[in-house]
Amino acid sequence: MSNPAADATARDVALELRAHERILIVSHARPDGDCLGSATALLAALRSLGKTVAAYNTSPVPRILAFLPEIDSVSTELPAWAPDLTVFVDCGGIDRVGENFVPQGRVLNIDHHATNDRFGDMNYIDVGAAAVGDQVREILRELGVELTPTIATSLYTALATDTGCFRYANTSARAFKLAAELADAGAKPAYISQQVYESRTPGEVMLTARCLSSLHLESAGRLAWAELRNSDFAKAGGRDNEPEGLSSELRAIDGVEISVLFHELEEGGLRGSLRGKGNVSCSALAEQLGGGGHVAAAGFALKGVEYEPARDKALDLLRTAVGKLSPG
Ligand SMILES: [Mn+2]
Repeated sequence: MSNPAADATARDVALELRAHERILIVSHARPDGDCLGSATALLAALRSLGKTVAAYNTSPVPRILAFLPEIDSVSTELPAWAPDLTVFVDCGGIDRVGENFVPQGRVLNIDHHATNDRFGDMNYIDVGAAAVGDQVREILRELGVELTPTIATSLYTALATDTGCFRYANTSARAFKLAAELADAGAKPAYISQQVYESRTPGEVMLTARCLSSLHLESAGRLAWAELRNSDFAKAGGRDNEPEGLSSELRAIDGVEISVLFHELEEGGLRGSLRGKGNVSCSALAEQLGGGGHVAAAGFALKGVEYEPARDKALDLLRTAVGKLSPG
């Protein structure tokens, strides 16, 4: 690292991008709207400057993000050429791209996670940015690249998805100002919302129904849990039908402090998705079960074991944690 002590600015990043010709943009596995919106916007901007540029993600593009402009340029294959600059977007750590990914050339790290470990040769970290899309907008300003409707659509998608459609704590005046600017530049908020949030398949709705009909409320309504067994996936057309954010639906119940959605695994055992409102640490609980994550969202897997005993072991841990809270 050339200067690990100081974080770079959008202007530094613009100079770095201008100094390179073959640029690879990478983003995290199981990609979301922010990482793919930011990647496609940056890709379009760099192409307009005449750069050779490609975007790589180890996971396929989620169906609900397939409408993004330039999304066909995001590949699960690395380009044939060797990049002289690898740009990470929305990655708190270098391992978020995928276990076996090794960057080539200089490493530029553009991110807004407080936990970012500054793995780049240059690190542009802005925890105040609601989305990396906001940081990309600042970079384009420094590059002198105009906001086209294509770029605005990608950046609006980044911003809208990372703020939960302008509902989460990161929804600030700054976020609304950016949204207005992007709408002025040609992003269509209603169209984008419809693509991302109102284009569910029948299979997704059926799986949601199965999940919610297995809902249990315990501990005076402060613990919610539900499960998707192998038979549920079979009846709803497969595992790919699990909609984005299903585990968060359980937390959204009034009075619930912590929720868990169990997914039975084909190979035996389960994967658990924990969601909380901040009074119980999901990551601390997940760690006790061999997993990890954040305070509000974490996960764990208990593989190759019998499903029900594994589920009950996890539930016992959650019941104890919720029981320690002061009476709600
Ligand atoms: Mn993000």
